[in-house]
Amino acid sequence: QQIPADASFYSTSASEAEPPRVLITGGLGQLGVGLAGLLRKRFGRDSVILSDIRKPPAHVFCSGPFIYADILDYKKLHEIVVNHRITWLFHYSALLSAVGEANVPLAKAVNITGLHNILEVAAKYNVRLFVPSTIGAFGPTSPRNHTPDFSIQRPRTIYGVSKVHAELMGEYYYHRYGLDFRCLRYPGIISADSQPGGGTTDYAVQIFHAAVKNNRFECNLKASTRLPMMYIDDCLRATLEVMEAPSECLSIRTYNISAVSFTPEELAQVLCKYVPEFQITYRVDPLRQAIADSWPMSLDDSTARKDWGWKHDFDLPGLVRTMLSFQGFSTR
Ligand code: AKB
Repeated sequence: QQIPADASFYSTSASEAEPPRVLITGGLGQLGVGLAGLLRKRFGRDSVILSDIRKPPAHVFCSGPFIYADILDYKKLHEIVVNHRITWLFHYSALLSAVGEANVPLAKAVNITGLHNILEVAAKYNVRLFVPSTIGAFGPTSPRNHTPDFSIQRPRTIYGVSKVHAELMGEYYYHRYGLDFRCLRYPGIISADSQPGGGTTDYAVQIFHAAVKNNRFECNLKASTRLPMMYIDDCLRATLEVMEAPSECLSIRTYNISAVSFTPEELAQVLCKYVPEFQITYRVDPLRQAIADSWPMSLDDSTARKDWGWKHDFDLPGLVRTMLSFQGFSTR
């Protein structure tokens, strides 16, 4: 049985007629600026507030509202949601897999305490909440091929543990308090004009910059390490689509989404078609390799495809061409 959220306190709950008023936390990471751009095109420039605990570059300031917001400051979070009449929240603040292992106390604070603050505020003010999860929410005892939405989840990183916690807490708040919680398990995301920060899949972004700049790349994962990946445009579109999907279409609240799966060797082979002089060498980082070896090689995302029509646009050659052309490299 669902216990309704305290919507009476906050009269401007999300209405179908009005565009949402959006807050993005952790907005200066790999995905926030791109997501803000997509949402601003759809809902208007001033409907989307980007936030972080860093000073943004000038172009981010100029492209729409930006505020300083620390998710560990619980009272301030209330203030922001109330003062800006927020109705949708995208919670992107998190330490990723490799940096999380380097600073476990900080990862616990940001990924777990921060999430608790966000859940409380979202439930109290009837805010629709998106929290990204990850392939890192699976672990060495999960099936590694076509990993289903529901399977064993015993990750061995603090990042993975915190994301399983986020999935479960979000779903608990959904059932217990009626919080409109929506969650996607992202694969490694490949983006041209933003850098990932401290993940295991980062090599798949860095390789493009290195290929164009120096024709060579030293990879910190083994040649045969297969991981699920996705181009950023697909990831952001999926995020908007699951947030816009009517509630009754969502048979679950945490979905796998997938696009492509490849190894560093396979990616290098496709890159060589366009940059024939490109050379890849390997110097394995044992921490990242152990993490990658515990993650799925591919995900089963059939529930997302069935429930809300998820479909990726970018295959591996399309992704490589797009990444290269972003860096001024002709792929004709
Ligand atoms: C990481 O490598 O930590 C992230 C992820 C797959 O969640 N990119």
